[in-house]
Amino acid sequence: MKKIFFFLIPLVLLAREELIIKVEGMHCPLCTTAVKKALKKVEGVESLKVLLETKSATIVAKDGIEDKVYLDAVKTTGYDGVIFSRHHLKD
Ligand SMILES: [Cu+2]
Repeated sequence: MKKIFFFLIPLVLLAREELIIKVEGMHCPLCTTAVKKALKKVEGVESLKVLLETKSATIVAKDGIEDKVYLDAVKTTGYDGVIFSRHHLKD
């Protein structure tokens, strides 16, 4: 029993997921920079790509961060974000 427990802890800690957040309001490179900055501050975010062409942010982060945390971060820039997709990463 104990063995299983210790085996599971690292799996939970290492679990990561990829999210795509649509930010339709972005219209120039300054917007993407602002959104990028805001999302970078979210604890657990490991990598981040914000593209103007697709008006979206692609994030790799620690598993289990609530949607609201990301959307609130986007909101600090004055834009509204919408969670477009979210899936677990295996590695
Ligand atoms: Cu702009």
